[in-house]
Amino acid sequence: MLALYYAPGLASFLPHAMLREAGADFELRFIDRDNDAHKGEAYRKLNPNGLIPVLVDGENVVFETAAIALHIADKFPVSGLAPALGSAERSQFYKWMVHLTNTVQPEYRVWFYPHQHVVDEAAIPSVKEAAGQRLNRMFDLISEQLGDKTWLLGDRFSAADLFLFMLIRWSRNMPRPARTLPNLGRFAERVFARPAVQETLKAEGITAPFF
Ligand SMILES: N[C@@H](CCC(=O)N[C@@H](CS)C(=O)NCC(=O)O)C(=O)O
Repeated sequence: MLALYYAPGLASFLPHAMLREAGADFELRFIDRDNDAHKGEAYRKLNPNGLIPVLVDGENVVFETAAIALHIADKFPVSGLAPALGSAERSQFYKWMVHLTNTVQPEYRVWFYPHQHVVDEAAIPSVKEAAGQRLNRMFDLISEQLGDKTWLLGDRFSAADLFLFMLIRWSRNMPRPARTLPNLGRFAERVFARPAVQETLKAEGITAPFF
């Protein structure tokens, strides 16, 4: 039995969309973030960091978005969410998954939770602005690398594209949304059009603007 602990639009979006892409049988468990359910004792037994998401796969409890995503890709190989083990494409897939989780995703924590990155609250606007600038630069570089390719791996769709879509989405209310880079905007439209992504957005109750 698979259960995904989620809150609408948060990092749980990636594993959620993957489970739908894979046609998996799973249960969605809502975390009432507004009431700090993710900081409570019950949730911390699953993820001591008190962060969303968590995947429960039978007795196996997994936290960290990218680890959950890789586990889902491995568990449902016919979904094709990750290229074949040992292939050059697989290494490119790892490169993107690690870059997105290790470089881009943490920068959003500075933007969305700036108070956790300062000692003096007066520094918050400056810390936030610097994070916004770094994110702009990261998206510029991703845009250059995507070029006119359909997906990050070229013609082949993978979980890394769902990851990038989620990160593009998170910038939608920032001063320079990532979608304003024309190829990233077109890329987001392509991911958005996928039936599994539509189902994910609907199941999470997410409404426009989507990205
Ligand atoms: N590295 C962690 C980060 C997860 C994370 O930052 N989750 C956010 C939502 S996108 C969260 O739980 N925020 C609530 C909080 O920090 O209190 C992962 O990828 O699972």
